[in-house]
Amino acid sequence: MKFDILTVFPEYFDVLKQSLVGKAIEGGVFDVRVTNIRDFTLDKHKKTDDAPYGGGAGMLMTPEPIARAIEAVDKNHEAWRVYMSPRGARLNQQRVESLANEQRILILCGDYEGVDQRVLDLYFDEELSIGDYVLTGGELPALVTINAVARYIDGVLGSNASTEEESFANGLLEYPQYTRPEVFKGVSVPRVLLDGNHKDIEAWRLEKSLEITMKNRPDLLAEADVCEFLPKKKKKRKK
Ligand code: 21W
Repeated sequence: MKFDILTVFPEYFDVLKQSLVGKAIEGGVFDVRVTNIRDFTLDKHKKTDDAPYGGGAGMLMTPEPIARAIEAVDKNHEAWRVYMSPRGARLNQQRVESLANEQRILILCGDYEGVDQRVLDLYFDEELSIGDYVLTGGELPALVTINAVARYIDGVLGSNASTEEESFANGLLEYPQYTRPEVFKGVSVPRVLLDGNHKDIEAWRLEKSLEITMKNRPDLLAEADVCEFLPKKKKKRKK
């Protein structure tokens, strides 16, 4: 999997040298190339922004340096091209999964008040937002997107972490988890988890998941397939 990032703030991406994503990059399973749009300006002031036609506050990124940067890193449009934007479709796990199936992804990070619309119309495949709150630019959203996609790449997570996720494809929030010590500051680990009865543990976890989902994300319950939560029928034994 190969990412190209176009930005006027490349330092944001230094953080990729750390963490599990950084390990994957070292391991060669994952490659992120950061391109400074400013390197593709032609004037001596290296100007990347200008005032909007029609008036209004703030500045926009001008199209020429962005276009030259795109032509330099992805001339034949081999990458899936994403513009991070507060008006984009909201990133969710389903979109992350489909991005993980791409060979190459190019991400443009907008800054200031955004980019000239013609850049989007001429060069980009989709616009993505990471949620309904306002940031100063697309760099953190790009890092969020890379991090979420990286979890799907072999060698980023431990071997059982990804299979664990499948058991949580039931659309509910996660149940509470405990590790040693058995008693911490006078608070014990729930009895059921210590007794080793797997049926009871499964039922307890489902109950807690439902409780937490009801409290924090009732919208997810409305979407969830309730049949999934009913006690499972025993499989008929073969004679
Ligand atoms: C914030 C850019 C606000 C532009 C008329 C039209 C990328 C982001 C961003 C930013 C504006 C994402 C205007 C969640 C985010 C991002 C910077 C508004 C004014 N007036 N996901 N446009 N939140 N944000 N421009 O902020 O670039 S993905």
